[in-house]
Amino acid sequence: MDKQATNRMTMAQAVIAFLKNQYVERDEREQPFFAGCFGIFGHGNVAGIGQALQQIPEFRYYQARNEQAMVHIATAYAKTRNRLQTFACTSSIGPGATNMVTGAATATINRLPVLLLPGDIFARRNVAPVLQQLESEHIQDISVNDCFKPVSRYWDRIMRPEQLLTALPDAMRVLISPAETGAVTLALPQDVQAEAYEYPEAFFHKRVWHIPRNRPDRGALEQAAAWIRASRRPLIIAGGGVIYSEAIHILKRFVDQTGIPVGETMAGKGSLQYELPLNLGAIGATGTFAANRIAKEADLVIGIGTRYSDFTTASKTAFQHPDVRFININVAEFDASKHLALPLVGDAQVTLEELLELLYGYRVEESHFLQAVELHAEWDMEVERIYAIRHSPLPSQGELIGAVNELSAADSIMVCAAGSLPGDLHKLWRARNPKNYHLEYGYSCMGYEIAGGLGAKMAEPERDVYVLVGDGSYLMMNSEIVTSIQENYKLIIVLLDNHGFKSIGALSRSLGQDGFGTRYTYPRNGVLPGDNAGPDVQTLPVDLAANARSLGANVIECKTYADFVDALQRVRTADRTSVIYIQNDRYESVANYESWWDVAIAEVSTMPQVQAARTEWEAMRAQERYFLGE
Ligand SMILES: Cc1ncc(C[n+]2csc(CCOP(=O)(O)OP(=O)(O)O)c2C)c(N)n1
Ligand SMILES: [Mg+2]
Repeated sequence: MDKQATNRMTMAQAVIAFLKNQYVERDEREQPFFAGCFGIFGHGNVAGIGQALQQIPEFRYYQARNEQAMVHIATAYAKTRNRLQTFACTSSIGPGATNMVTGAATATINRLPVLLLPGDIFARRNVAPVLQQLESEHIQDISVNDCFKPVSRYWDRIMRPEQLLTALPDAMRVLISPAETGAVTLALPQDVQAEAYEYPEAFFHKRVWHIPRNRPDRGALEQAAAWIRASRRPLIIAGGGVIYSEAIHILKRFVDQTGIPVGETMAGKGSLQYELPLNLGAIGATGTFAANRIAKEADLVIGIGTRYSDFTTASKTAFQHPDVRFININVAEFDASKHLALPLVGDAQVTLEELLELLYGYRVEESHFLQAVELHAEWDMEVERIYAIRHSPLPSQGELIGAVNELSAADSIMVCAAGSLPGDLHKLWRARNPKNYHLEYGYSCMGYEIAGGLGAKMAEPERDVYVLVGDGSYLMMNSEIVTSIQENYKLIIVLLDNHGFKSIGALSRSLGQDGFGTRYTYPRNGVLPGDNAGPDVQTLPVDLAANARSLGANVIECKTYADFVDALQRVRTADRTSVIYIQNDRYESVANYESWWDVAIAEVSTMPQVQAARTEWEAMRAQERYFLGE
């Protein structure tokens, strides 16, 4: 060993001292990679990471109320910061740790970086079983933290303090990698956290990680240009990668120059400003008729930064041109190769720049361009119509979305994740900036909304953050209202109460199942009533407005659309997190626009409606395609 200078520190102190000095740089802009550490202490981390955070206050510690929520906060923060910054999250062992598993999956599926530091059982074993230890009679190196393995992009258990010297740099490599990123889990046995070691001082020097803008293979790029020139009806699908790569300006230039229309995924909405005539809006199962019609006949699909979820491809029914082929621009080879595409493995911004140079003088056929522009205008009239519905006695969700859109500042951020809202928002939200539409729809995790709103607000404190949340999601996780008040980050939470699951209720009815199990009502004769149960169904005596008030929020209760508009105006000057509460109609839904989502229906059933739905499903199922390239 060389004689380098060392610092005698606990493993936990070394973790925090290291994290504090990690920076990233992209396009010559440098910033710390970690904004601090969220945590909930228990015996598995209080004396280790807890002590280290206390001793190193420059690495800011934040309390959360729920471990899943704190991972969502970190995830939303990273999403808002285009993956260039995130939080570490520390938990105790056992339930504190496993509460983070859902958060980890949410981050990994959405390709967003979070560093998870769950406490783990004693490495020295002699006191086992410790409180909350999952015992195994035949494997000694297993704990609940093994549950993180499938939902993490990198996983290690730090059994000796010096393991940090390789584990932490590896963790960083994955976290900052645009292609690899997701949840990184380092499980920290509680005894090892407190153990001292002579760490080399150099380990704690400031380290700046360069985020590359990788360029695709030149031959593939030339081939892509040739394919585009040969195409008659090309379509771009803009995914989250466009926004994370900050490729929005070059995308606009690409579209202006080539005339190729664009459909946007859930993560990609906002890539182009809503009003641009070649922006066809949402694509896929929750898409507009504009995007879906062009997609159906597209002979070339250029996917940029998209993972092609079933919502985007309408369960592989969206593209019906017999010879359709794909060019995929993606940092991840995995995504670039989907649909046997011509893969352009690279950063969206520089790849679009290079591709555009090769397309000098090219423009789509005028008829294709004109059709897209016309569809864009027609679609906007449909949005206008839905915004103007004044449904009574309870307002429709569409008109409430319209009011939020129109009464929020152009630079605000709207956050949502699950329920019927995402589909409606995907179609109806007029995105005015690339952060205006923040949907967690990779995992569509109920409970993300308020926690995610807090993460977005922490990332962009100067902007108004609107959280749109249904009563089901609100009930699942409203705890971070308290954190937002504690840390003085004001959220505007719009709570849409329809006494249950409007989304899964509608899905259930479409499957012939009458909304079974999707209403918040008392059971009758031991059965929860469905949608055909008649008028004497008793709703539950739940007061969500009072619940929000009890958590410290400023609450405005609304009954009508007019009340709602008034509340949206008043709330902007409120001094703390505010909840606008309103009930909306369970049955007044935004239509499906020429698209489909495959939800498998019972092949045999005693219920005739289910049999009928199955027959319809079989017809649509037949339209699903394999894309096998040229
Ligand atoms: C954690 C989690 N559990 C279950 C689901 C499945 N799910 C999707 S939407 C939904 C209902 C959401 O209810 P609510 O928030 O009231 O929204 P609404 O459907 O009424 O608009 C459920 C249960 C999910 N997405 N996430
Ligand atoms: Mg609901």
